[in-house]
Amino acid sequence: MAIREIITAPDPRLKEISKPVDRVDDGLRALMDDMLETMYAAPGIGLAAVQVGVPKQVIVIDLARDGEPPAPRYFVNPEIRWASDDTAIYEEGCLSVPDMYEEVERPARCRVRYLDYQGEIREEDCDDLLATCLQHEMDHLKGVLFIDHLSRVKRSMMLKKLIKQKKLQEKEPA
Ligand code: GNR
Ligand code: NI
Repeated sequence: MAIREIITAPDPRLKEISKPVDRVDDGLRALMDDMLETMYAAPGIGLAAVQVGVPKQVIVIDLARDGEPPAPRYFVNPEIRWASDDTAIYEEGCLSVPDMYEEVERPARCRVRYLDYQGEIREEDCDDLLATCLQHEMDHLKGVLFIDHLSRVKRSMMLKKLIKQKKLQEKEPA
C-alpha cells in the first residue's frame, strides 16, 4: 500500500469525467487500498480516485469516528437510483480544496447501486453524513467540486485563495 498525492484545485485533472470500471480485479483493489491509506493519512472521510489522478469511477468512504474501529466502504461504478426531495445542509470540506469549509444543500437521502470491493453488485439506502459524503464523492466523478454549488461570489473568493495558496507552495515546496 502507498500514500498517493492528492491533487488540489484549481487543476484541470479534477475536472476530468471518470470512466466506469470494467471489472474489479486485484489491480483495482490495489488502487482502492492506496486510496484508503491516502484518505486516512490526510485525514478525510471520503476520497474519489480522480483526486489522486485516476479518472475511474471509484470511491472510498470511512465515517468511523476517532476511537471507533475502522469501517472502510468501497463504491465502484456508483449510480444514484433515487434521491429524496427533502434536503439537508452540511458544512462540507474537500481534500482537494484545503482549509475551506462551506454549507452545501443536497438531497437528504438517496439509494445507490454499486460494485463492492469484491465486485459484487449492491444497493444501499443512505442518509445523514453518508448521503452527503457519497454525493460529494459522486460529484468528483463528474468533475464537480463542492465550491461549484456555492454562489459565484463565494466560489470566486475561494478560487482566488486557492490560487494564492498554490503560488505560496511553489515558492516553498513542502
Ligand atoms: O474529508 C472530507 N470531509 C467531508 C465533510 C463534509 C462533506 C464531505 C466531505 S468529503 C471530504 C474528503 C473529500 O474531499 N472527498 O472528496
Ligand atoms: Ni472532495
